[in-house]
Amino acid sequence: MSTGFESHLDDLTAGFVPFPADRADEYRRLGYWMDRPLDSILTDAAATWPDRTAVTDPNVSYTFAELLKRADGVAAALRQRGIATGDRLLLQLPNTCQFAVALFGALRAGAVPVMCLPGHRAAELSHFAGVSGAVGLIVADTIAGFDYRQLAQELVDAHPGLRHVFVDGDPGPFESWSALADLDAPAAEREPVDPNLPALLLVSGGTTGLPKLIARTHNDYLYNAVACAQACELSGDDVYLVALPAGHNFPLACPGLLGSMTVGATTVFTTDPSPESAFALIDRYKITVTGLVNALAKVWTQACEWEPVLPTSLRLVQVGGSRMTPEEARYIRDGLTPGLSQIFGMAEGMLNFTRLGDPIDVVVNTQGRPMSPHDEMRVVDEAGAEVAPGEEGELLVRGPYTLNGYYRADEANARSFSPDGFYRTGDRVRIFADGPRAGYVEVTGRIKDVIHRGGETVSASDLEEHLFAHPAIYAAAAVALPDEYLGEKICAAVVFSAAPITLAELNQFLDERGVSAHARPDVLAAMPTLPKTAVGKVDKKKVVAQLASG
Ligand code: OOB
Repeated sequence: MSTGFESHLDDLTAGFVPFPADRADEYRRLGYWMDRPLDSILTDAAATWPDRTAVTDPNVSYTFAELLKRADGVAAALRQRGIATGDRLLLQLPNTCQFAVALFGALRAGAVPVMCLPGHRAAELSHFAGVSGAVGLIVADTIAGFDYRQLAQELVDAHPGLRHVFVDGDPGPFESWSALADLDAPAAEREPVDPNLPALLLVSGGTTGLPKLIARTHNDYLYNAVACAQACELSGDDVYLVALPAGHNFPLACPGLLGSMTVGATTVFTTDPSPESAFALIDRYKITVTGLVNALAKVWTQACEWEPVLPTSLRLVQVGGSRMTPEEARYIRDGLTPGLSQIFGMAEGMLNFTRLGDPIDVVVNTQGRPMSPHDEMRVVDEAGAEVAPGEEGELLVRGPYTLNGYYRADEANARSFSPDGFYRTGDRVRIFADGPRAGYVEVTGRIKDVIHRGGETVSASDLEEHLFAHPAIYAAAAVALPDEYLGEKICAAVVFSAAPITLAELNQFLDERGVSAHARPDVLAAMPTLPKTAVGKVDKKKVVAQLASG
């Protein structure tokens, strides 16, 4: 029967793996899932705190009521242009209030935003467009000299289904975003949302191959935002700074923009996370909470030694995204804020973090414990058998906000999930079995991040931990380089913080630390910085590419 609305839900659900009914019922019964659309975060906030500031950037601020009005204007305009319920829209905007307007505009129209990051380029965007079957793209004109309109043109040429391009700024041959965002239109009517269907698509953070798409449902993502805000003890008095790319799960909903909105807190956007700029913003808006990747947290901590304005209003700084040594954690906690929280999360769902009030030993030596009492974790050996409590192995997870399959990726799904629906994270962890750290997770590396040198298998992260211990080394990545005789040889790519050392000196140091001969670097490559992914993690593929290109 026709509902009178144009709907592409059949197309949306092709290749989507829903939660199994028994677990869905359980999450509903527990009250985690509220059967409400994700954009109820905004409608609720606008009803409860209409005049509070929802979002701010250097150009503009919107109250919750204004943000809702703008989102509804955008939603009406999108529907006028034929964008139907369930249609995917690629969203690739920098950290400004327009990001929030576009996200909620798309959701209010019943469309499904695909959360691209500004650092993604043609290879990634084309992959997202192809897999998602997106009908539109929302981008900025240029950022730091890169012209997104050219990228848009390439995409439109390659993907005939991509019919709408909206540009924030000078639109060139495309449609102007601001004409949409400034439209004063009443809320567009739309079909009631099925909260078990995808609300948005996140992109995976994996550093091998192209990112995969992760459909997060209304139910699971709303729970993610609400529960994370609760666990971080967020209140309407908090002010959250989006310092990482806003489309990444971490600043988007952990607790990020969406979690902040659930409690009526203000979100401040910045495109410049450098300490000079960020510290000034933190001071100006009295920012209390933010989330950072390790490299950025280290830069901020260093800057505390010389910046005139210090970020003293911060009460909670979440740091995660890649492995942090206890020394680094202690350095950040001592130098930046005692409110350090380590967070081990993934776009696929499951979040672990240390809580405010946890003992220092736990904050420094672990990556936290699960957000939800119903997160299920299993640690297994290579044969898939559960290891003894406290032992290392691969982490498998399942729970109320963890995916059940990548979007339109049958092959990857066959590998990435256990028969009973656990997601194989590829992360090597140990879950402490007793003592004050009991129940907390330590991430010890990636299962596949190993170097096959001769007949030996060397863990890259184990070697990196030793490299970090050298006082002259600021950042390090252990990578494999091809070798005629060994198959692979070990390269230590390092950024020196002091006078460079030689390979012989490094190996002497590693020898003294008890690193076996076959696990020591064959090559030492000094680099000015280590190349990063779109969210700011060390990108080992690019490290190898840079080394290969000389
Ligand atoms: C976050 O999400 P993604 O999807 O960009 O990356 C997930 C992967 C994890 O599987 C793990 O390999 C790594 O990043 N990771 C960590 C970590 N946090 C993430 N490895 C070691 N220690 C940590 N603390 O990176 C993400 C999503 C939400 C919140 C925070 C981070």
